[in-house]
Amino acid sequence: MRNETKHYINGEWVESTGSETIDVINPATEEVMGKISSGTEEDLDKAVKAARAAFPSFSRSTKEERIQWLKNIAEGYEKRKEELISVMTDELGAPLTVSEEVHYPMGLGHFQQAADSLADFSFSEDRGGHTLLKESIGVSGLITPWNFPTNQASTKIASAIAAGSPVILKPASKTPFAAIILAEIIDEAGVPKGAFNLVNGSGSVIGNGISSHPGIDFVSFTGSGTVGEKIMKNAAETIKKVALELGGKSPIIVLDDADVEEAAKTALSNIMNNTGQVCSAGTRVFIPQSMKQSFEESLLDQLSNFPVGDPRKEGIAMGPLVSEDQWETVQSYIKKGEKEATLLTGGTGKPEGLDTGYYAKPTIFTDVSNDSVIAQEEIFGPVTTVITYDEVDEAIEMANATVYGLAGYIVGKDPETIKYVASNIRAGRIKVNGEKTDFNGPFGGFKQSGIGREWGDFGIEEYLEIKSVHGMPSS
Ligand code: TAP
Repeated sequence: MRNETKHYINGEWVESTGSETIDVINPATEEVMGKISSGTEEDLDKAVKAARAAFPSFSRSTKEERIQWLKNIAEGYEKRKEELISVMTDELGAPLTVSEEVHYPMGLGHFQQAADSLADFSFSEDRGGHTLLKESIGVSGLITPWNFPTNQASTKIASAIAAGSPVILKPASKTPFAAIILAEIIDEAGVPKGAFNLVNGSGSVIGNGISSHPGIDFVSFTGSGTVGEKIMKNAAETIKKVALELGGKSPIIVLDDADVEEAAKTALSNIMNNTGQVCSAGTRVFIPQSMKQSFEESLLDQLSNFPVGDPRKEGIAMGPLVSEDQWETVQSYIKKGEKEATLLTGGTGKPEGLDTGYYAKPTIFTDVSNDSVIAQEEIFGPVTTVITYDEVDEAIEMANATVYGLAGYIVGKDPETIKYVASNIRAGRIKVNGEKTDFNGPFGGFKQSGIGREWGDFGIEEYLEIKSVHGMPSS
């Protein structure tokens, strides 16, 4: 049992001013694996005061100092590798290989990338009639979701440090322990007191408090659209800038010259990765009518390459969903899907032999209409939809017929068609033929998928204000 009831404020681990705690459940065993403090408004206030006190010197720290802090954090993160992998498997239910090959390197990559981006970053520019200065935005509040415990926190913290913005982090209460390890790493990295603070607690108290606190200048949030909307409304009262990374219903467009096996592999890995709990997952597969049958056969053939089960067991590709609530939500969408489309595989209930744990069946619907509920709403589970098309323009039109615009995937060969489709999908990130992720590539959405960008140099820009100085004496 982990009892982590302290907050990290002003460079120290301190007791909460309240006595309430929140249980953290291991989704594979359904047992309580630990507790965190349910922080109070007073705890948050202390953290904001510490961050404001740190602002004058932290915002004027040199590029070299910030690069060193980022490198120290990356080094500390590497030293805690085994522990981070283990804790993410227990709190999130990610199979050990997924924790090791997906979660662990993503958390690390943002600190390394921020150090590299900062080395080439210019905080001032002579633009002829004026000099442009880029300065820290002030104090930032960071609110993160449970689906990528280190990735989401790391990208925000790394950009804020690079920009000289002190922060208060509130991690998701379902998966707080990886963030606590991250705070311990930052504590040892030489980052000045008050520049990084962590307050645990509920979204309704600490999250809500961050978005309305007059001492916080900027809120960076990742999570659901419903909470994103509340944050924007709250932030409006103190005219705070907000960056929102919200949901998606991203298309995978399979071109008519695609290798059908590759297309099926892309579709399956999109729903199996992190048990489909990925904001940028491709969950609407657009396939030429002529390839439908062979594509569906390949999906069913390849399904056995993705075994579902205990995340601590070797060879498992997909673990449980994060919580009972999430399991219920996914089940209700599968029930809707059974009325709206044809069930190719999966369905409601738990996979055979997996009665304990929030396990769901990998579920594929075919003959899906793009305007059905299962093709329009974010399910956040291992559920995908297969939609057919005749002409590529029809696929693009359907791909864009959604309120979201986070990501898009293309599988195919002809370079001109790939370029045409990539430039016509209205989304913030496009991946062609499973291309690897570049940590300097901006991440964020069009439309209701969000506002702003994270990762690399664009991520740093979010934590900066722009000042134009007219008549700056030349040195
Ligand atoms: P959210 O409720 O959006 O939680 C995300 C973060 O916001 C958590 O830290 C949460 O705190 C906090 N929060 C909750 N209410 C808040 C408020 N009123 N003001 C400020 N912060 C608040 O996500 P969820 O409930 O865990 O998941 C619900 C659905 O959101 C999922 O089914 C999925 O569709 C979507 N989701 C999307 C993403 C991404 S990456 N786009 C990630 C997770 C979930 P607590 O943890 O303490 O509640």
